[in-house]
Amino acid sequence: MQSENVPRIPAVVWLIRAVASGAAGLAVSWAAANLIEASANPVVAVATEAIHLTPGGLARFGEKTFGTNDKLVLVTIVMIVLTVSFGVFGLVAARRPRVPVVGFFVLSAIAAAAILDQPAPGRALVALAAGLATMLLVWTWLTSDPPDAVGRRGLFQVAGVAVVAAAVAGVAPALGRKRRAVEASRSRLTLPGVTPPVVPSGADLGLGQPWMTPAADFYKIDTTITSPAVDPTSWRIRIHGMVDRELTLSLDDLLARQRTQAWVTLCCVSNPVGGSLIGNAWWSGVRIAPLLAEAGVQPGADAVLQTSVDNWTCGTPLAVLTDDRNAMLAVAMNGKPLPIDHGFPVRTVVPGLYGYVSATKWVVDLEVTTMDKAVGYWVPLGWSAEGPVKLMSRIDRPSSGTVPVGDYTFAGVAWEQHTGIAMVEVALDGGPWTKATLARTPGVDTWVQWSATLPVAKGTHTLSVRATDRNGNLQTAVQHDVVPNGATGWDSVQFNAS
Ligand SMILES: Nc1nc2c(c(=O)[nH]1)N[C@H]1C(S)=C(S)[C@@H](COP(=O)(O)O)O[C@H]1N2
Ligand SMILES: [Mo]
Repeated sequence: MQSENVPRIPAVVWLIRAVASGAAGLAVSWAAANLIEASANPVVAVATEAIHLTPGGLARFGEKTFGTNDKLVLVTIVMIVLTVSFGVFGLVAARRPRVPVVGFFVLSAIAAAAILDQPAPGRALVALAAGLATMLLVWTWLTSDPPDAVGRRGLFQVAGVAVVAAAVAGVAPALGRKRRAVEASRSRLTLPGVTPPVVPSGADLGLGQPWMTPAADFYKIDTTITSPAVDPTSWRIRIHGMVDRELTLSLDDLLARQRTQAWVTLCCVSNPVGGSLIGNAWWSGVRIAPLLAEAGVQPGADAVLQTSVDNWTCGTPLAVLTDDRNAMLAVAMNGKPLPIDHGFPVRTVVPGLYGYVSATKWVVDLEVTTMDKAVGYWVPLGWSAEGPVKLMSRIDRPSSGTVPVGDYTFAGVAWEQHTGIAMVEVALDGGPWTKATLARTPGVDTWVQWSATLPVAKGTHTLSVRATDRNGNLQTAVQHDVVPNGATGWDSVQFNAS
């Protein structure tokens, strides 16, 4: 209640008070999260939940629009929404001074709900509580009687400090202590039997994109905001379900098994025609088939439900894990321990399947089961239960723009992992299909580079590409979106010759 003789407090002061209180709370919860562990961050939990609630939309929106920065963008959006909410609370508080307190509680309740949906909510709840307590304290202080106890200057100072603190906490390494510790053990790790990659001779034509994708350039797709940092010494994988003998293996147990190494091209079901959510690496690990045999798969089982340390799941047909292909628990990528972002210390790699049904990063659990029960993360969200890679080809040269008039060498890649490519053809301006030259490949599990030299006259042109696989199937021209099981259609590029 304001008495008559006290001058009315301008709305802008209420607004600053609320934003300052909110920002101070955010800064404290962010700093607390950074102290404990990056994944304990309530804002990150809310952003993660946003991805989980609308994956078909947001996750794909992010993949296409922001690339690997999408999570950062999402966190920024959450921060902006929060700041605007604080401001609104402040403006309403000019008439109803209790509103911000209620608002702080409501926002915290939403954050708590998001946190409780994450794998290990305990520490994030502590960070959240610290943030809420700070908001309430600062608010109480700024609005204490007499109302002008904190003068305008003081108010601006508090606001300034809170905003700077929030910015510092936000820009400070978002990865936290644990990630640094895991990064240190990763760099110390020696993996017996892992050899450096040697690109097979004749596989790389030196045009377009490199045949081997360096780990740093490898596309990254997952539902996490910050990659889980898994301590390799405490990592275990459990193989259970419809088996005779349950197995639990440590990294040392796994490394005691026979090593397998292979070139495998991994790609995402969300890769549009002409897209770059695909990469080719030299993977080292342990084949899954003998591990399953050791556990003794029971009759009737036809699937494995894989789970990661962050509770992401995917269902993989048993057949592709037990046939003669190199389906493996990979420990190394291009001769080095897996990067944290690509699944350190252990991930699954299965030639021939899209990542969303096979390539579990930070994998910790393989449950032998049946296909109807092995319902992975993306399946209820509208993606197919099975995801064999579709026959596809891509033009990488020219990427766009202008080429010189005369003979020009077009280049690109084609893939249908575990089936292999028999032929690639290109057509200029809707003309006849011309056979491209195929580079060599070490097998059927990688992409193959192609090139074709054609005379190009002055003017604007369109080049199209299509592939035929080793079963004699021609790549379909039907343009189809990535949902529910991968894009189809021919890639084409427009360019100018001058
Ligand atoms: N734990 C976990 N593993 C995951 C995912 C995920 O979201 N979480 N995404 C999958 C998808 S959709 C793809 S395409 C590949 C991508 O692997 P990469 O990021 O190493 O390229 O990882 C797969 N494994
Ligand atoms: Mo994917």
